[in-house]
Amino acid sequence: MNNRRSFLQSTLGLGAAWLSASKLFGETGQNTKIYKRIHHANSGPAFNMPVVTTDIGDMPYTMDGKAKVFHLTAEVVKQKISPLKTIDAWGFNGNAPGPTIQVNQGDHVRVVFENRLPEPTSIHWHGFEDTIQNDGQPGISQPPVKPGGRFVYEFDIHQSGTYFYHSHMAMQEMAGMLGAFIMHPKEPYRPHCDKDFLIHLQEYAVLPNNTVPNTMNMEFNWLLFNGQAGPATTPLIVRLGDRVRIRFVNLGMDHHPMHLHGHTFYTTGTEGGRIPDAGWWPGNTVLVGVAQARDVEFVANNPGDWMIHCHLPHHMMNQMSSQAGKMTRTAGMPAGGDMNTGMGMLKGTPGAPMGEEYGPALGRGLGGVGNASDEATTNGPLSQKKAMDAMPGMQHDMGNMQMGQMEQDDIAKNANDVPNFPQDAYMEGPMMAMDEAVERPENYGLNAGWSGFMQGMMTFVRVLPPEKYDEVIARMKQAKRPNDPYSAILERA
Ligand SMILES: [Cu+2]
Repeated sequence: MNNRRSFLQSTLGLGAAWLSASKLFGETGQNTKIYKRIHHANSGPAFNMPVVTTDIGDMPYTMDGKAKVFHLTAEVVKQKISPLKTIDAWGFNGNAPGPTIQVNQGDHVRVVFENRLPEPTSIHWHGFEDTIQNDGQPGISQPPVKPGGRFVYEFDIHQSGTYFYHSHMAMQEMAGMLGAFIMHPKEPYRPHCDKDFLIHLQEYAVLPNNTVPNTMNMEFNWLLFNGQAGPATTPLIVRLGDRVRIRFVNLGMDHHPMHLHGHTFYTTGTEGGRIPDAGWWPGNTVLVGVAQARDVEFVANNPGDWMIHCHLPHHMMNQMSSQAGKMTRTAGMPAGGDMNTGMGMLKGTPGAPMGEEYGPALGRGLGGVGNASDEATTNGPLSQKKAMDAMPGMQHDMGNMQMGQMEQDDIAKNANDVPNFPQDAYMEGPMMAMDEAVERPENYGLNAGWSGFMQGMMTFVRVLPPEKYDEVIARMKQAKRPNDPYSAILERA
């Protein structure tokens, strides 16, 4: 940065870009207002805030001379993606996705890769402008790394931005073999951000009562942020007034329109690095296509527990499977079941779920409340006792499941006669609340029963006024979690 620019920045507290943009937009009040909003003055010296990857954290490194050395191990991991579900994924260093690697522009980086999988693999460094020897295309740029084998990748980092690493075997990638690689710029971006988060957008197809993702299935029923399905996702904690960056990374099969409540953000980066200021575009939803990264920034100037979620309706659900059978429920008709019977689709007499004998089985329902006939249908409203009886697994595994606020009174008298009843009220409502099962300091002070209304690719950006922010941060510190993904923020708080 030249002296003149530094001088202007320290004098005006707004940055040189302000001047050029004023020229660009003209000096009208409206444009000035917009420009102020997107460039919210973080006027002091700029710095790179370490990226927080909630629920995953960072990969540690050691120094060997001038080289930053990372050890990346591919292995099978048991991963609890929700209090209801543990799966057998393939990931890195005990997690799927793998831990985030953070380096600085100008670093010399060595990654010692080890394959503890039962089949060959290799690691592709997505977006790197590096030599072909480091590209990780098995059988093309390098021999596949056999089980028990090793391969050393070595990079001089000259780029900056949000990059990835992943297996270049497609099915392995869908089993969880992906991670983020952050290159911090030598000269920090202006204005700098007070909080910088990364969210992997990920999906698995796992049959009910099964633990192994079907990597060839096209119908995904578990939609995850950083390896967790809502409400098990950890909220992003920010202080009122913070400038916040969120980096969305999509290494899956679907595109995800990511939507933030209560704020307008600007898209400031892609998988190709930083976008020049003049190219930033505003929105509250950004489409993150497959193999893309989208960095968005906003000033958290609106206090509240704001949802951030994929806006595809099926990506806001857990454990869905195809609807089978007619939709409107008939009193007394046996149908559905619990998750252990494949939501009623895997067993029954006759077995075929399309038969007239069966009512609807949406697959994601866990029962409801207030039925007249009291049949254990998947989506049909049940008495609370019947519903709980139909879910013995839930009762035993989920001692912390709560009954929500929804009462039988919430159902209209004629509900059973209404086509398409029931919809969300009984599937995402009272029976699903599990505040206690997903309790963590970041959830402190949320509205009781909140967890019954959050599934799939959902979490909160909690924009907390100073007092409340300090209280939540204090609780997070007190938890003393090993390898806390939030450690970079907690150390500075
Ligand atoms: Cu989505």
